[in-house]
Amino acid sequence: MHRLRLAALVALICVCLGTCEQLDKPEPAAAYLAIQNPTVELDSVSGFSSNTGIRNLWIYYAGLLQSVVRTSKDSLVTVPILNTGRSDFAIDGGIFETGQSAFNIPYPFWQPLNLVTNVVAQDTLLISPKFRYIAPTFFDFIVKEDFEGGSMDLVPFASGLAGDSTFMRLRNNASVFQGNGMGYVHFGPGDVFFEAISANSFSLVRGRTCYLEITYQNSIPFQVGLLHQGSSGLGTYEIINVSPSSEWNTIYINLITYVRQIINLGGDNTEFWIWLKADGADAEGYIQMDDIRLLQMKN
Ligand SMILES: [Ca+2]
Repeated sequence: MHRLRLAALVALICVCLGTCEQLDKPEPAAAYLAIQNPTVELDSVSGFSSNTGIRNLWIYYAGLLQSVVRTSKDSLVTVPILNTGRSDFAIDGGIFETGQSAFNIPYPFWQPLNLVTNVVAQDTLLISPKFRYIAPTFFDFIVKEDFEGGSMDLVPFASGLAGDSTFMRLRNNASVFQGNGMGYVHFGPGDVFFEAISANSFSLVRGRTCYLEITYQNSIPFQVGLLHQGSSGLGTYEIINVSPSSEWNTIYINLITYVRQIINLGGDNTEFWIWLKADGADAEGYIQMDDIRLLQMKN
C-alpha cells in the first residue's frame, strides 16, 4: 500500500517537473527602443519643432505593425523589440483625433520615420523622433495663420451677439508659442463674447482628408467650427468645444465628415470659413492661439 502511494507521488512529481520545465523555458532575449521627447518640425526654415501634439507612436517592423505606444512630453517610453539582427523599423507619429483620447491615429500629414539598425539582444536604442510634414506637393495649405506679419488671416465676426472681448495680435510676449506673435483674446470685467472667422473664404473638396490644427492655451473654453455658404444659404456648424489648458496644446480636428455633410446640403460650390467663438460667461480670462493650419490632401 505504502509502495503504491509512493509510486503515485513520484509519478505526480515527474509530471509536475515536466510541466514546470516547459513553463520555465527562457524568453527570447529582447532589445528595447527608448523613445524620448518626440517632436514635429513646424517650420523647416527655422527648424522650430514642437511636442504639443504628438500623443502616440506606431512602430512597424518589416512593414508590419508591432506596437502602438502612448507618448509623454517629458518621460522616456520604453518598448521591447523581439527582432534582433539587422532590423528595418518605421515609426508613425500619432494624435488624438479631434482631441479625443479614445481615438489614436497616425497623423496622415506627417512622414513616417525609417530606422534601419543592427539590434543586439538586451541593448537599448535611445531615439528622439522628429517628424516632418509630408511634401507640400501632396496637400494644400488652405489657411495658415501664425500671427507673424502681414494681414491677419483671422478677423472678428458676429453671427449673433457682437463680440466684446479684445482680440488682437500680441507680439514679443514671453509666452508666445512660435515666432514673435500670437493671437490673444482677453476677457476683462464684463466682457462676454468672442467670435472670429478666417478673413477669406475657401472651397474644400468632399471626401478628401482634411484637418484643422490649432495650437492654444486658454482659461476660457472656446468652440471651433465652420461657417459655410452654399445653395442652402449661410450657416454655421459647431464641431468641438475646447476645454481650458494651462499649457500650450495642439488639437487636430478631422473635418472630412463635416465637409461632406455641408457639401451634400449646399453643393460643390460651397464656400467655407474657419469659425471660432467663446462665451466667457462673465469670467475674466484669456485664449491664446498660434500656428493655425487647415490642410487638405490633394487627392
Ligand atoms: Ca506665431
